[in-house]
Amino acid sequence: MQADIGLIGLAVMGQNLVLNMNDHGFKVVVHNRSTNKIDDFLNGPARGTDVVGAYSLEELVNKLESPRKVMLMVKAGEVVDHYIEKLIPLLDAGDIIIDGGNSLFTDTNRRTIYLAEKNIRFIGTGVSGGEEGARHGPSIMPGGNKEAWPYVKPIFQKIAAQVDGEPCCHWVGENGAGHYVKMIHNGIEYGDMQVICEAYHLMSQGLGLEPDEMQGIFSEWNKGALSSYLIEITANILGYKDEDGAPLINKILDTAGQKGTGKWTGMNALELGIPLTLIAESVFARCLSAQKDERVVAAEILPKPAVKFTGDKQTIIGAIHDALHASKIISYAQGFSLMREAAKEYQWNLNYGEIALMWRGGCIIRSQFLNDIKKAYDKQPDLKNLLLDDFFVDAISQADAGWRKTVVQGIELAIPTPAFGSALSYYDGYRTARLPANLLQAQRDYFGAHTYERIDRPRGEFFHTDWTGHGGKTASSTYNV
Ligand code: NBP
Repeated sequence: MQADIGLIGLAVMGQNLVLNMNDHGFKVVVHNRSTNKIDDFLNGPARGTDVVGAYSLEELVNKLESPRKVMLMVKAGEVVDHYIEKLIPLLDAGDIIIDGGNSLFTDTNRRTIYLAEKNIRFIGTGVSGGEEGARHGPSIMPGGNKEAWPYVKPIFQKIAAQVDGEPCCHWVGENGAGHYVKMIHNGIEYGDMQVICEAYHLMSQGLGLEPDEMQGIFSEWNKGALSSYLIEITANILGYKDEDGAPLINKILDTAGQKGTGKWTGMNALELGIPLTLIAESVFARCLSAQKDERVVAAEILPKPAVKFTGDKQTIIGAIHDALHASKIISYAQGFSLMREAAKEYQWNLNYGEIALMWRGGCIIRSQFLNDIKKAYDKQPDLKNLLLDDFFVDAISQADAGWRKTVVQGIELAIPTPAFGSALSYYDGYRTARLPANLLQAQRDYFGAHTYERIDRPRGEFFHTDWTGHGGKTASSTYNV
Protein backbone atom coordinates (compact mmCIF):
# COMPACT_ATOMS: atom_id res chain seq x y z
CA MET A 1 0.00 0.00 0.00
CA GLN A 2 1.33 3.42 -0.95
CA ALA A 3 1.73 6.03 1.79
CA ASP A 4 -0.70 8.94 2.23
CA ILE A 5 2.01 11.45 3.02
CA GLY A 6 5.79 11.70 3.23
CA LEU A 7 7.59 13.67 5.94
CA ILE A 8 11.16 14.90 5.84
CA GLY A 9 12.81 16.00 9.09
CA LEU A 10 12.75 13.70 12.07
CA ALA A 11 13.49 16.15 14.86
CA VAL A 12 11.05 16.81 17.69
CA MET A 13 8.24 18.30 15.58
CA GLY A 14 8.54 15.87 12.67
CA GLN A 15 8.60 12.72 14.79
CA ASN A 16 5.57 13.75 16.82
CA LEU A 17 3.53 14.83 13.80
CA VAL A 18 4.23 11.48 12.16
CA LEU A 19 3.05 9.56 15.23
CA ASN A 20 -0.05 11.76 15.37
CA MET A 21 -0.81 11.05 11.68
CA ASN A 22 -0.27 7.34 12.26
CA ASP A 23 -2.69 7.38 15.22
CA HIS A 24 -5.32 8.81 12.90
CA GLY A 25 -4.93 6.05 10.35
CA PHE A 26 -2.67 7.77 7.82
CA LYS A 27 0.24 5.88 6.40
CA VAL A 28 3.43 7.96 6.57
CA VAL A 29 6.81 7.47 4.90
CA VAL A 30 9.67 9.32 6.57
CA HIS A 31 13.11 10.59 5.63
CA ASN A 32 15.85 12.51 7.39
CA ARG A 33 19.20 13.93 6.25
CA SER A 34 21.07 11.90 8.88
CA THR A 35 19.65 8.52 7.97
CA ASN A 36 20.63 6.92 11.29
CA LYS A 37 17.76 8.97 12.78
CA ILE A 38 15.33 7.12 10.51
CA ASP A 39 16.38 3.82 12.09
CA ASP A 40 16.37 5.30 15.58
CA PHE A 41 12.82 6.52 14.98
CA LEU A 42 11.51 3.32 13.41
CA ASN A 43 13.09 1.17 16.11
CA GLY A 44 12.17 3.57 18.88
CA PRO A 45 9.07 5.81 19.10
CA ALA A 46 7.59 4.47 15.83
CA ARG A 47 8.04 0.78 16.67
CA GLY A 48 4.78 -1.10 16.12
CA THR A 49 3.27 1.63 13.91
CA ASP A 50 2.62 1.61 10.14
CA VAL A 51 5.32 4.25 9.54
CA VAL A 52 7.87 3.28 6.89
CA GLY A 53 11.35 4.67 6.25
CA ALA A 54 12.92 5.98 3.04
CA TYR A 55 16.69 6.33 2.87
CA SER A 56 16.68 8.59 -0.17
CA LEU A 57 14.28 11.16 -1.61
CA GLU A 58 13.73 8.89 -4.65
CA GLU A 59 12.58 6.09 -2.35
CA LEU A 60 10.32 8.49 -0.46
CA VAL A 61 8.66 9.78 -3.62
CA ASN A 62 8.18 6.24 -5.00
CA LYS A 63 6.35 5.18 -1.86
CA LEU A 64 3.70 7.91 -2.12
CA GLU A 65 0.25 7.75 -3.64
CA SER A 66 -0.61 10.35 -6.27
CA PRO A 67 -0.87 13.31 -6.02
CA ARG A 68 2.15 13.02 -3.76
CA LYS A 69 2.22 15.03 -0.57
CA VAL A 70 5.67 15.69 0.88
CA MET A 71 5.89 17.63 4.13
CA LEU A 72 9.09 19.33 5.25
CA MET A 73 9.64 19.68 9.01
CA VAL A 74 13.19 20.97 8.85
CA LYS A 75 15.09 24.03 9.98
CA ALA A 76 13.59 27.11 8.33
CA GLY A 77 15.58 29.02 5.70
CA GLU A 78 17.99 27.60 3.12
CA VAL A 79 17.32 23.99 4.11
CA VAL A 80 13.74 24.33 2.83
CA ASP A 81 14.97 25.67 -0.55
CA HIS A 82 17.52 22.89 -0.69
CA TYR A 83 14.84 20.20 -0.33
CA ILE A 84 12.52 21.95 -2.77
CA GLU A 85 15.26 21.94 -5.42
CA LYS A 86 15.96 18.26 -4.80
CA LEU A 87 12.27 17.31 -4.92
CA ILE A 88 11.30 19.22 -8.09
CA PRO A 89 12.86 16.73 -10.55
CA LEU A 90 11.38 13.79 -8.65
CA LEU A 91 7.79 15.04 -8.54
CA ASP A 92 5.01 15.12 -11.17
CA ALA A 93 2.70 17.98 -12.09
CA GLY A 94 0.05 18.43 -9.39
CA ASP A 95 2.14 16.94 -6.59
CA ILE A 96 2.26 18.90 -3.35
CA ILE A 97 5.12 20.13 -1.17
CA ILE A 98 4.19 21.32 2.32
CA ASP A 99 6.54 23.37 4.48
CA GLY A 100 5.51 23.01 8.12
CA GLY A 101 8.48 24.86 9.65
CA ASN A 102 8.63 28.42 10.92
CA SER A 103 9.40 29.97 7.56
CA LEU A 104 9.32 33.69 6.93
CA PHE A 105 6.11 34.47 5.05
CA THR A 106 7.94 36.31 2.28
CA ASP A 107 9.91 33.12 1.58
CA THR A 108 6.59 31.26 1.36
CA ASN A 109 5.24 33.88 -1.06
CA ARG A 110 8.30 33.36 -3.23
CA ARG A 111 8.19 29.54 -3.03
CA THR A 112 4.47 29.32 -3.85
CA ILE A 113 4.94 31.35 -7.03
CA TYR A 114 8.16 29.56 -8.00
CA LEU A 115 6.63 26.10 -7.58
CA ALA A 116 3.38 27.05 -9.34
CA GLU A 117 5.52 27.86 -12.40
CA LYS A 118 6.73 24.26 -12.22
CA ASN A 119 3.19 22.88 -11.77
CA ILE A 120 3.99 21.82 -8.21
CA ARG A 121 1.48 22.91 -5.59
CA PHE A 122 2.86 24.40 -2.40
CA ILE A 123 1.47 24.84 1.09
CA GLY A 124 3.30 26.86 3.72
CA THR A 125 1.79 26.09 7.09
CA GLY A 126 2.32 27.26 10.62
CA VAL A 127 2.27 24.47 13.18
CA SER A 128 2.03 25.48 16.80
CA GLY A 129 2.00 23.61 20.06
CA GLY A 130 5.56 22.38 20.40
CA GLU A 131 6.25 18.72 21.07
CA GLU A 132 3.03 18.04 22.98
CA GLY A 133 0.87 19.77 20.37
CA ALA A 134 2.52 17.99 17.46
CA ARG A 135 1.93 14.64 19.16
CA HIS A 136 -1.65 15.09 20.37
CA GLY A 137 -3.13 17.91 18.30
CA PRO A 138 -1.44 21.12 17.19
CA SER A 139 -2.94 24.29 15.84
CA ILE A 140 -2.27 24.26 12.10
CA MET A 141 -2.38 27.41 9.94
CA PRO A 142 -2.09 26.50 6.24
CA GLY A 143 -1.74 28.90 3.32
CA GLY A 144 -0.27 28.84 -0.18
CA ASN A 145 -1.75 27.28 -3.28
CA LYS A 146 -5.43 26.65 -2.52
CA GLU A 147 -5.72 23.91 -5.14
CA ALA A 148 -3.62 21.73 -2.84
CA TRP A 149 -5.86 22.20 0.18
CA PRO A 150 -8.54 19.54 -0.56
CA TYR A 151 -5.82 16.84 -0.65
CA VAL A 152 -4.19 17.93 2.61
CA LYS A 153 -7.27 19.02 4.53
CA PRO A 154 -8.45 15.53 5.64
CA ILE A 155 -5.06 14.80 7.19
CA PHE A 156 -4.48 18.20 8.79
CA GLN A 157 -7.98 18.62 10.19
CA LYS A 158 -7.83 15.12 11.72
CA ILE A 159 -4.46 15.57 13.43
CA ALA A 160 -5.16 19.13 14.63
CA ALA A 161 -6.41 19.97 18.11
CA GLN A 162 -10.20 19.84 18.36
CA VAL A 163 -12.19 22.31 20.44
CA ASP A 164 -15.97 21.90 20.75
CA GLY A 165 -15.84 19.51 17.79
CA GLU A 166 -14.05 22.07 15.57
CA PRO A 167 -10.53 21.43 14.27
CA CYS A 168 -7.95 24.14 15.08
CA CYS A 169 -7.02 24.17 11.41
CA HIS A 170 -8.60 26.13 8.58
CA TRP A 171 -7.36 27.44 5.27
CA VAL A 172 -5.84 30.86 5.96
CA GLY A 173 -5.16 32.32 2.52
CA GLU A 174 -2.99 32.57 -0.55
CA ASN A 175 0.82 32.41 -0.66
CA GLY A 176 2.46 33.17 2.69
CA ALA A 177 -0.79 33.90 4.60
CA GLY A 178 -0.48 30.77 6.78
CA HIS A 179 3.07 31.51 7.79
CA TYR A 180 2.15 35.15 8.32
CA VAL A 181 -0.60 34.21 10.77
CA LYS A 182 1.80 31.84 12.52
CA MET A 183 4.31 34.70 12.78
CA ILE A 184 1.66 36.89 14.45
CA HIS A 185 0.79 33.97 16.73
CA ASN A 186 4.43 33.78 17.79
CA GLY A 187 4.59 37.55 18.32
CA ILE A 188 1.51 37.34 20.53
CA GLU A 189 3.15 34.46 22.38
CA TYR A 190 6.13 36.74 23.12
CA GLY A 191 3.68 39.33 24.49
CA ASP A 192 1.70 36.86 26.61
CA MET A 193 4.91 35.53 28.14
CA GLN A 194 6.29 39.01 28.85
CA VAL A 195 3.16 40.25 30.66
CA ILE A 196 3.23 37.13 32.84
CA CYS A 197 6.91 37.78 33.58
CA GLU A 198 6.15 41.38 34.58
CA ALA A 199 3.43 40.18 36.98
CA TYR A 200 5.92 37.68 38.44
CA HIS A 201 8.63 40.36 38.74
CA LEU A 202 6.32 42.75 40.60
CA MET A 203 5.13 40.03 42.94
CA SER A 204 8.55 38.50 43.63
CA GLN A 205 10.79 41.59 43.74
CA GLY A 206 8.19 44.19 44.65
CA LEU A 207 6.00 42.36 47.13
CA GLY A 208 8.56 39.78 48.23
CA LEU A 209 6.31 36.79 47.49
CA GLU A 210 7.81 33.30 47.38
CA PRO A 211 7.34 30.97 44.37
CA ASP A 212 4.87 28.81 46.31
CA GLU A 213 2.67 31.81 47.08
CA MET A 214 2.79 32.91 43.43
CA GLN A 215 1.97 29.39 42.30
CA GLY A 216 -1.27 29.72 44.27
CA ILE A 217 -2.02 33.11 42.74
CA PHE A 218 -1.43 31.98 39.15
CA SER A 219 -3.50 28.82 39.78
CA GLU A 220 -6.33 31.02 41.03
CA TRP A 221 -5.99 33.34 38.02
CA ASN A 222 -6.17 30.30 35.76
CA LYS A 223 -9.77 29.77 36.88
CA GLY A 224 -10.97 33.16 35.61
CA ALA A 225 -10.63 35.53 32.67
CA LEU A 226 -6.90 34.82 32.37
CA SER A 227 -7.40 31.06 32.03
CA SER A 228 -4.80 29.89 29.52
CA TYR A 229 -2.07 27.37 28.87
CA LEU A 230 0.69 29.88 29.66
CA ILE A 231 -0.82 30.87 33.03
CA GLU A 232 -1.27 27.17 33.84
CA ILE A 233 2.34 26.27 33.06
CA THR A 234 3.57 29.34 34.96
CA ALA A 235 1.83 28.02 38.09
CA ASN A 236 3.42 24.60 37.51
CA ILE A 237 6.87 26.12 36.97
CA LEU A 238 6.62 28.19 40.17
CA GLY A 239 5.72 25.06 42.12
CA TYR A 240 8.53 22.95 40.67
CA LYS A 241 11.28 21.98 43.13
CA ASP A 242 14.90 21.25 42.30
CA GLU A 243 16.57 18.08 43.62
CA ASP A 244 17.43 19.88 46.86
CA GLY A 245 13.78 20.80 47.41
CA ALA A 246 14.27 24.51 46.62
CA PRO A 247 12.23 26.20 43.87
CA LEU A 248 13.97 25.57 40.54
CA ILE A 249 12.82 28.95 39.18
CA ASN A 250 15.21 30.81 41.51
CA LYS A 251 18.19 28.98 40.02
CA ILE A 252 17.49 29.67 36.36
CA LEU A 253 19.69 32.31 34.72
CA ASP A 254 17.72 35.40 33.69
CA THR A 255 18.73 35.62 30.02
CA ALA A 256 16.06 34.83 27.45
CA GLY A 257 16.65 33.36 24.02
CA GLN A 258 14.70 33.91 20.83
CA LYS A 259 14.54 32.41 17.36
CA GLY A 260 13.37 35.50 15.48
CA THR A 261 9.63 35.26 14.89
CA GLY A 262 8.91 38.00 17.47
CA LYS A 263 11.47 40.22 15.76
CA TRP A 264 9.90 39.51 12.35
CA THR A 265 6.49 40.49 13.74
CA GLY A 266 7.88 43.78 15.06
CA MET A 267 9.69 44.50 11.80
CA ASN A 268 6.55 43.83 9.78
CA ALA A 269 4.56 46.17 12.06
CA LEU A 270 7.12 48.93 11.45
CA GLU A 271 6.97 48.28 7.72
CA LEU A 272 3.17 48.45 7.64
CA GLY A 273 3.03 51.39 10.05
CA ILE A 274 0.89 49.67 12.69
CA PRO A 275 1.62 50.30 16.39
CA LEU A 276 2.51 46.90 17.86
CA THR A 277 4.11 48.29 20.97
CA LEU A 278 3.56 45.46 23.42
CA ILE A 279 5.06 42.77 21.21
CA ALA A 280 7.96 45.04 20.23
CA GLU A 281 8.65 45.77 23.92
CA SER A 282 8.54 42.03 24.61
CA VAL A 283 11.23 41.41 22.01
CA PHE A 284 13.34 44.24 23.46
CA ALA A 285 12.83 42.89 26.99
CA ARG A 286 14.42 39.62 25.83
CA CYS A 287 17.27 41.59 24.25
CA LEU A 288 17.85 43.51 27.51
CA SER A 289 17.75 40.27 29.48
CA ALA A 290 20.49 38.91 27.22
CA GLN A 291 22.80 41.80 28.25
CA LYS A 292 23.36 40.03 31.57
CA ASP A 293 27.01 40.96 32.13
CA GLU A 294 26.35 44.63 31.39
CA ARG A 295 23.34 44.64 33.70
CA VAL A 296 25.33 43.11 36.53
CA VAL A 297 27.91 45.91 36.22
CA ALA A 298 25.21 48.59 35.86
CA ALA A 299 23.44 47.28 38.97
CA GLU A 300 26.53 48.26 40.97
CA ILE A 301 26.88 51.71 39.41
CA LEU A 302 23.33 52.96 38.97
CA PRO A 303 21.58 53.42 42.31
CA LYS A 304 18.12 51.97 42.78
CA PRO A 305 15.67 54.08 44.84
CA ALA A 306 15.46 52.60 48.33
CA VAL A 307 11.67 52.29 48.25
CA LYS A 308 9.84 49.38 49.83
CA PHE A 309 6.29 48.29 49.18
CA THR A 310 4.10 49.40 52.05
CA GLY A 311 0.52 49.02 50.80
CA ASP A 312 -1.98 46.19 51.02
CA LYS A 313 -0.63 43.13 49.19
CA GLN A 314 -4.01 41.67 48.30
CA THR A 315 -5.11 44.93 46.69
CA ILE A 316 -2.02 45.21 44.53
CA ILE A 317 -2.18 41.52 43.55
CA GLY A 318 -5.70 42.23 42.28
CA ALA A 319 -4.38 45.26 40.43
CA ILE A 320 -1.60 43.19 38.83
CA HIS A 321 -4.24 40.72 37.64
CA ASP A 322 -6.12 43.59 36.01
CA ALA A 323 -2.93 44.97 34.43
CA LEU A 324 -2.21 41.56 32.96
CA HIS A 325 -5.73 41.20 31.61
CA ALA A 326 -5.88 44.69 30.09
CA SER A 327 -2.38 44.44 28.60
CA LYS A 328 -3.26 41.12 27.04
CA ILE A 329 -6.34 42.66 25.43
CA ILE A 330 -4.12 45.43 24.02
CA SER A 331 -1.63 42.91 22.69
CA TYR A 332 -4.31 40.97 20.79
CA ALA A 333 -5.94 44.19 19.60
CA GLN A 334 -2.58 45.28 18.18
CA GLY A 335 -1.88 41.86 16.65
CA PHE A 336 -5.27 41.68 14.95
CA SER A 337 -4.90 45.29 13.71
CA LEU A 338 -1.63 44.29 12.13
CA MET A 339 -3.25 41.29 10.43
CA ARG A 340 -5.98 43.59 9.10
CA GLU A 341 -3.41 45.86 7.55
CA ALA A 342 -1.43 42.91 6.18
CA ALA A 343 -4.59 41.51 4.56
CA LYS A 344 -4.99 44.82 2.73
CA GLU A 345 -1.34 45.11 1.82
CA TYR A 346 -0.85 41.51 0.64
CA GLN A 347 -4.40 41.01 -0.69
CA TRP A 348 -5.41 38.21 1.61
CA ASN A 349 -8.97 37.57 2.65
CA LEU A 350 -8.27 36.76 6.30
CA ASN A 351 -11.08 35.47 8.50
CA TYR A 352 -10.25 36.84 11.96
CA GLY A 353 -12.87 34.78 13.80
CA GLU A 354 -11.48 31.59 12.27
CA ILE A 355 -7.95 32.63 13.20
CA ALA A 356 -9.06 33.09 16.81
CA LEU A 357 -10.69 29.63 16.62
CA MET A 358 -7.50 28.05 15.29
CA TRP A 359 -5.56 29.46 18.24
CA ARG A 360 -8.13 28.28 20.80
CA GLY A 361 -6.62 24.83 21.07
CA GLY A 362 -3.34 23.04 20.48
CA CYS A 363 -1.08 26.08 20.50
CA ILE A 364 0.94 27.87 23.13
CA ILE A 365 -1.37 30.91 23.32
CA ARG A 366 -4.53 28.81 23.70
CA SER A 367 -6.92 30.44 26.12
CA GLN A 368 -10.46 31.11 27.15
CA PHE A 369 -10.00 34.66 25.96
CA LEU A 370 -9.82 33.62 22.28
CA ASN A 371 -13.51 32.67 22.45
CA ASP A 372 -14.30 36.30 23.28
CA ILE A 373 -12.27 37.42 20.25
CA LYS A 374 -14.11 34.94 18.05
CA LYS A 375 -17.45 36.28 19.31
CA ALA A 376 -16.36 39.86 18.61
CA TYR A 377 -15.54 39.03 14.97
CA ASP A 378 -18.72 36.96 14.60
CA LYS A 379 -20.70 40.04 15.59
CA GLN A 380 -18.68 42.36 13.36
CA PRO A 381 -16.39 40.69 10.81
CA ASP A 382 -14.96 44.06 9.72
CA LEU A 383 -14.27 45.28 13.26
CA LYS A 384 -11.46 47.88 13.00
CA ASN A 385 -9.98 47.25 16.42
CA LEU A 386 -10.89 44.73 19.13
CA LEU A 387 -10.91 47.59 21.64
CA LEU A 388 -14.10 48.87 19.98
CA ASP A 389 -16.06 45.67 20.68
CA ASP A 390 -18.54 46.04 23.58
CA PHE A 391 -17.15 43.08 25.49
CA PHE A 392 -13.62 44.49 25.43
CA VAL A 393 -14.81 48.04 26.17
CA ASP A 394 -16.30 46.67 29.40
CA ALA A 395 -13.38 44.39 30.21
CA ILE A 396 -10.82 47.15 29.84
CA SER A 397 -12.90 49.72 31.76
CA GLN A 398 -13.12 47.30 34.66
CA ALA A 399 -9.35 46.71 34.58
CA ASP A 400 -8.40 50.36 34.02
CA ALA A 401 -7.83 51.51 37.63
CA GLY A 402 -5.83 48.43 38.64
CA TRP A 403 -3.76 48.62 35.46
CA ARG A 404 -2.75 52.23 36.20
CA LYS A 405 -2.05 51.42 39.85
CA THR A 406 0.22 48.56 38.77
CA VAL A 407 2.25 50.69 36.35
CA VAL A 408 2.62 53.44 38.99
CA GLN A 409 3.66 50.83 41.55
CA GLY A 410 6.29 49.48 39.15
CA ILE A 411 7.66 52.99 38.61
CA GLU A 412 7.79 53.70 42.36
CA LEU A 413 9.52 50.41 43.12
CA ALA A 414 11.86 50.78 40.11
CA ILE A 415 10.64 47.48 38.66
CA PRO A 416 10.45 47.58 34.86
CA THR A 417 7.05 46.91 33.30
CA PRO A 418 7.66 47.71 29.62
CA ALA A 419 4.72 45.65 28.34
CA PHE A 420 2.18 46.86 30.94
CA GLY A 421 3.37 50.46 30.48
CA SER A 422 3.53 50.53 26.70
CA ALA A 423 0.12 48.85 26.48
CA LEU A 424 -1.34 51.55 28.72
CA SER A 425 0.27 54.30 26.62
CA TYR A 426 -1.15 52.76 23.45
CA TYR A 427 -4.59 52.59 25.04
CA ASP A 428 -4.43 56.20 26.20
CA GLY A 429 -3.18 57.25 22.77
CA TYR A 430 -5.77 55.23 20.86
CA ARG A 431 -8.64 56.76 22.82
CA THR A 432 -7.31 60.33 22.52
CA ALA A 433 -9.07 62.38 19.87
CA ARG A 434 -6.33 65.04 19.69
CA LEU A 435 -2.72 63.96 20.07
CA PRO A 436 0.28 66.34 20.08
CA ALA A 437 1.11 65.53 16.46
CA ASN A 438 -0.05 69.05 15.55
CA LEU A 439 3.17 70.30 17.15
CA LEU A 440 5.16 67.55 15.47
CA GLN A 441 3.77 68.51 12.10
CA ALA A 442 4.56 72.18 12.78
CA GLN A 443 8.15 71.21 13.61
CA ARG A 444 8.40 69.24 10.36
CA ASP A 445 7.07 72.18 8.41
CA TYR A 446 9.39 74.60 10.27
CA PHE A 447 12.62 72.78 9.44
CA GLY A 448 11.73 70.89 6.28
CA ALA A 449 8.73 72.63 4.69
CA HIS A 450 6.86 69.30 4.99
CA THR A 451 3.47 71.12 5.12
CA TYR A 452 0.51 70.45 7.41
CA GLU A 453 -3.26 70.12 7.23
CA ARG A 454 -5.52 72.44 9.26
CA ILE A 455 -8.46 71.56 11.48
CA ASP A 456 -10.45 74.43 9.97
CA ARG A 457 -9.95 73.30 6.36
CA PRO A 458 -10.90 70.07 4.52
CA ARG A 459 -8.52 67.08 4.73
CA GLY A 460 -6.18 66.89 1.78
CA GLU A 461 -5.37 70.63 1.62
CA PHE A 462 -1.77 71.24 2.57
CA PHE A 463 -0.26 74.43 4.01
CA HIS A 464 3.24 75.69 4.47
CA THR A 465 4.17 78.58 6.73
CA ASP A 466 7.29 80.69 6.51
CA TRP A 467 7.87 80.36 10.27
CA THR A 468 10.99 82.52 10.50
CA GLY A 469 10.14 85.20 7.99
CA HIS A 470 13.23 84.34 5.98
CA GLY A 471 12.21 80.87 4.73
CA GLY A 472 11.18 80.18 1.16
CA LYS A 473 7.68 79.60 -0.13
CA THR A 474 8.47 76.20 -1.64
CA ALA A 475 6.90 73.28 0.18
CA SER A 476 8.31 69.76 0.20
CA SER A 477 6.18 67.28 -1.68
CA THR A 478 6.82 64.47 0.76
CA TYR A 479 3.83 64.88 3.05
CA ASN A 480 2.84 61.43 4.27
CA VAL A 481 0.21 60.79 6.88
P1 NBP B 1 14.89 21.74 13.90
O1 NBP B 1 14.43 23.13 13.59
O2 NBP B 1 15.91 21.56 14.94
O3 NBP B 1 15.38 21.07 12.53
C1 NBP B 1 15.92 19.78 12.56
C2 NBP B 1 15.75 19.09 11.23
O4 NBP B 1 16.35 19.87 10.18
C3 NBP B 1 16.45 17.74 11.22
O5 NBP B 1 15.71 16.86 10.45
C4 NBP B 1 17.78 18.08 10.57
O6 NBP B 1 18.40 16.99 9.98
C5 NBP B 1 17.32 19.04 9.51
N1 NBP B 1 18.42 19.82 8.96
C6 NBP B 1 19.21 20.78 9.50
BR1 NBP B 1 19.10 21.35 11.24
N2 NBP B 1 20.12 21.27 8.68
C7 NBP B 1 19.94 20.59 7.53
C8 NBP B 1 20.58 20.64 6.26
N3 NBP B 1 21.56 21.51 6.03
N4 NBP B 1 20.16 19.80 5.31
C9 NBP B 1 19.15 18.93 5.54
N5 NBP B 1 18.48 18.85 6.73
C10 NBP B 1 18.88 19.67 7.69
O7 NBP B 1 13.64 20.79 14.24
P2 NBP B 1 12.28 21.06 15.02
O8 NBP B 1 12.52 21.75 16.33
O9 NBP B 1 11.56 19.77 14.99
O10 NBP B 1 11.51 22.08 14.09
C11 NBP B 1 11.18 21.82 12.74
C12 NBP B 1 10.55 23.07 12.15
O11 NBP B 1 9.36 23.37 12.89
C13 NBP B 1 11.43 24.31 12.27
O12 NBP B 1 11.20 25.16 11.18
C14 NBP B 1 10.93 24.97 13.54
O13 NBP B 1 11.17 26.38 13.55
C15 NBP B 1 9.44 24.66 13.47
N6 NBP B 1 8.75 24.61 14.76
C16 NBP B 1 9.37 24.13 15.87
C17 NBP B 1 8.69 24.08 17.07
C18 NBP B 1 9.34 23.53 18.32
O14 NBP B 1 8.73 23.66 19.38
N7 NBP B 1 10.51 22.91 18.24
C19 NBP B 1 7.36 24.52 17.13
C20 NBP B 1 6.74 24.97 15.97
C21 NBP B 1 7.45 25.01 14.79
P3 NBP B 1 19.55 16.17 10.79
O15 NBP B 1 18.81 15.30 11.74
O16 NBP B 1 20.26 15.44 9.75
O17 NBP B 1 20.39 17.21 11.51
